Amino acid sequence: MVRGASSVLLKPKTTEEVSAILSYCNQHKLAVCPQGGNTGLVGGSVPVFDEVIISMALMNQVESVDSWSGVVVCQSGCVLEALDQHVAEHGLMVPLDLGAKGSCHIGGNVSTNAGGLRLLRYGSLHGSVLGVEAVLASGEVIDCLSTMKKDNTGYDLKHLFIGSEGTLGIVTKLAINCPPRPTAVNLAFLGLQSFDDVLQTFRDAKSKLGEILSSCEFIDRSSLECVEENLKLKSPIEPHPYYMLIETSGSNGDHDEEKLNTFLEYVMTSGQVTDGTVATEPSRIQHIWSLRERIAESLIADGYTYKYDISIPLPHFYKMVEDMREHLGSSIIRCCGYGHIGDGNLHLNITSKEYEKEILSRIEPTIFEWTARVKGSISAEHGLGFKKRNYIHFSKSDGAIGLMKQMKKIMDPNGILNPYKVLPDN
Ligand code: 2HG
Ligand code: ZN
Repeated sequence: MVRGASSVLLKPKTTEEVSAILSYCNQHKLAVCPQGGNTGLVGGSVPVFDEVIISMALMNQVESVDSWSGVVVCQSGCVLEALDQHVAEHGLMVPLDLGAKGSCHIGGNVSTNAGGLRLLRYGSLHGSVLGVEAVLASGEVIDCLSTMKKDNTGYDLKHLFIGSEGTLGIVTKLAINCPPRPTAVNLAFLGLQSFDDVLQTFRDAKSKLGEILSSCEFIDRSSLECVEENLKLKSPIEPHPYYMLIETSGSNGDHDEEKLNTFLEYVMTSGQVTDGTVATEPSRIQHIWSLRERIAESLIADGYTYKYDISIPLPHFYKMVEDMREHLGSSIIRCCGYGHIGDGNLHLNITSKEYEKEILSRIEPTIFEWTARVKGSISAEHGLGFKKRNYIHFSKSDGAIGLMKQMKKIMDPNGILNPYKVLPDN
């Protein structure tokens, strides 16, 4: 759906090279498209016309790891998984994990404020990123690369570069607060009969698992069928209308197991959960995670996917999938819902054999109106990029959008940074 026509791709190795490129492009009014691992889902990292692509792939050096504070300083082109392996040598973990970890860049994660599978436990990147170095459109390098957990001096400018998708500056370096790597991890895969049971089980997981709860994910039957049919992955339990993945992470295996068993006994005795399995060995944990992480990939095999990433208050969470399914009837192959239920983040995906304008017009703007009615967000974690920018009004006030446009003018007066992204046409 998104495809550019660029003839130039530059791969800087240093901040100074990024600065020289931007300074030149700004003088000549040449548009640029910053690109990380190119795994985004809203077209933010893809040029629209013939923008100069600035790939951060060669800026992949880790500068330092402070094992006292847990702070890592690195260039923005580090691949998330490689960075995580690097900090693992110091007993730390990157507080972000997502299916695209093998190719996405940490700079892209920060620029899009990616959420992922453990936001529930570690919070958003607005909290974990302590410092950012970024290059403005003019080529000026802005050093906000604090490594302190507390730095209350003036406006916290780093936040402007977190989630602004390369429209205000190009992120070149980062300081990230990494928590200790857990030594005991358990993953439960549960089958449930109703969505009310899912909500109740989430509430019980929070209260009974407390500080060891590290992830709470949701999959509906249609999503699981998709990974089973299209990728031939095997579910560890019999078919159920709803599934949950509940992960615990801590430092004491016996303590965590005891807590998890008490929780599981409770939800099974009460009948909220009708089947389940627990994995403790890394290979089984990985297999179960792949059932969740690879849903997005499995949908591709259906043909065309209409993708939505929505924040919804929990009582309305699954109603949206049911309403859309009914609304679209037999014109589609699949309408499925999965996602980060612990964060109220639904991934609603609809597939058809081929792209059909008629189907799209039945989904949009209905889905955004529905979301705005329950005061949700039309983009929970994927950003606006190219595909969602003109729907920003459903989630932000005119005043807020006006201020965003003024900020863009101040920081990129010639509009060379990632044009046609994030901000709406009107
Ligand atoms: C996930 O959580 C990703 O798997 C992708 O955010 C979601 O493709 C999607 O809809
Ligand atoms: Zn997600």
